[in-house]
Amino acid sequence: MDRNVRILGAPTDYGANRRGVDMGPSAIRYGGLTSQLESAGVSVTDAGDLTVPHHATRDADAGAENAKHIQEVEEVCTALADAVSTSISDGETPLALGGDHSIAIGSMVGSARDADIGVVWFDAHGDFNTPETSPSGNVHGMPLAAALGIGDFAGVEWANAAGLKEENVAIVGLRDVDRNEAAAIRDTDVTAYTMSDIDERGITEVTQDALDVATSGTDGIHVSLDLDWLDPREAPGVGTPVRGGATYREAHAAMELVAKSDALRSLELVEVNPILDQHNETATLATELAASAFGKRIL
Ligand code: Z70
Ligand code: MN
Ligand code: MN
Ligand code: MN
Repeated sequence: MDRNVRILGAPTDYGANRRGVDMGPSAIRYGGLTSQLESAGVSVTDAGDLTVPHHATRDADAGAENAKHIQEVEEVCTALADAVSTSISDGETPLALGGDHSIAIGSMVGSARDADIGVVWFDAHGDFNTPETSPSGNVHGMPLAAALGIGDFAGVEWANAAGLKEENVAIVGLRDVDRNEAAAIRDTDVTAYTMSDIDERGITEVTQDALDVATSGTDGIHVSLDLDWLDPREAPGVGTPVRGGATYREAHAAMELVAKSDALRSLELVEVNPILDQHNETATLATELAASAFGKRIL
């Protein structure tokens, strides 16, 4: 195996209502990210963190009421898109560290710049709101819709810059979806698997189906791992914990299938909130799951 991974920190919480996820990249690094990845047999470069404007320098009420801090989110996503795309051209697989889930717009735009990509989205939430449907105005609840060109984001131009096809997007692990958001997901050709699907069919079959959706006719896939996909017993350090999530073993099994697909073009770990974590266990778990996604083997 001769994969090179480039770590790209995106220490932002402009898309979220809970302060603390901006410390995610630091916590994930302290959780042993580099050594975990090396134990998966990949070489690692850490490109450090993107520059994120400090809250003290920005109006607390900036942005539209229904798309809070949209300008800051756009700044960070534009920088991340460039960093992700450059990493891929340099032959290194980007691993983006959030930060809240709004950064995924940047990851997807960057990953799709010179390719047709599919996406597998592991999350308790749909992240399919638009400024029109969002109950919170937090952009971290909207990145999938944004990247698919759905919704009006106050004129921000990245909408649909990813050129993603709905047919190549799969969401895995849903259990907390807003009413209008659910209708929006049903209205698209995105494939969505709930926790009930995992209960009925098992994690292996569901993840394999999701990977088939994302790899079908594409050049590679972006995998977006929101740590709140896992049950809060395994991952307490997230902004929006929701009971009934994936177990430790299900999460590793899913990431091992990602590795097996041999289609991983970019990966991201988001929504780790060190303030709410217990002894950095959520960040540490994130590093382990990344290692599994990059092919860490036991024997
Ligand atoms: C809710 C909203 C959310 C986390 C996404 C929650 C959004 N659907 N929370 N990811 N951690 O406000 O749109
Ligand atoms: Mn999310
Ligand atoms: Mn493209
Ligand atoms: Mn979530």
